Amino acid sequence: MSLTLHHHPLSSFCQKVSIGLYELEVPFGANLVDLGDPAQRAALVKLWPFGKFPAIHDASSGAVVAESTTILEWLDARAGGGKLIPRDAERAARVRFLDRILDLHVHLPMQKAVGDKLRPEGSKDPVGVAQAKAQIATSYDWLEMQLNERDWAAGPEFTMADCAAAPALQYAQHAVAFGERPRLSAYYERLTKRPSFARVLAEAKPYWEMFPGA
Ligand SMILES: N[C@@H](CCC(=O)N[C@@H](CS)C(=O)NCC(=O)O)C(=O)O
Repeated sequence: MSLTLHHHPLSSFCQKVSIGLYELEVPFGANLVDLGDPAQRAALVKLWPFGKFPAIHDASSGAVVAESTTILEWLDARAGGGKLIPRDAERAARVRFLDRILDLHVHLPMQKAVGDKLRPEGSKDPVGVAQAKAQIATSYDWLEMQLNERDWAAGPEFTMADCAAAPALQYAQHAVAFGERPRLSAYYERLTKRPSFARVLAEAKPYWEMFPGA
């Protein structure tokens, strides 16, 4: 097995990649990184100087691939292409567009809300958290319109955009409830029934008590 995913099952960006790996049925080994352990953090930094996961190491070529979207693009191409990112250029652009919206306008503000819970008293950022939650609500409204007459985020097929959506929405709903957005709620329900995401949720469950809330 040449691929090793350096990750943590509770990490949302790692979940995004795990979903893609399961969708593509790519065999891989997993190295669970405890960032609270200085030696494990140092080993990750050695591999990827930014010290963030997910990162994939390919022992057959020595390549280290990081950044969840790039990893999914790389994995899809390696698996023959056309599954997580459609071959058709216009549809591929739509998938990449949704992936960007979900990462930048749902996932990152969600991280801001969750990250604030981990800050010590006296260094919290309530204004920043309120802005992040407003950004998530705007994204939900936009997604509610986009999800009209489509099963998945970017169209009729499950793609990289759905890999991005599932963990981002899973955590974001703890910061901002889906509320009266029936298409978004139904879409999230569909995601939880997708075997790749259901497996990722099950893998995260033993660690859930580490989630600080949002
Ligand atoms: N843009 C990166 C974000 C990765 C990221 O933020 N990973 C988080 C976990 S979800 C992390 O490594 N946090 C640990 C840290 O920043 O020290 C991607 O898409 O992979």
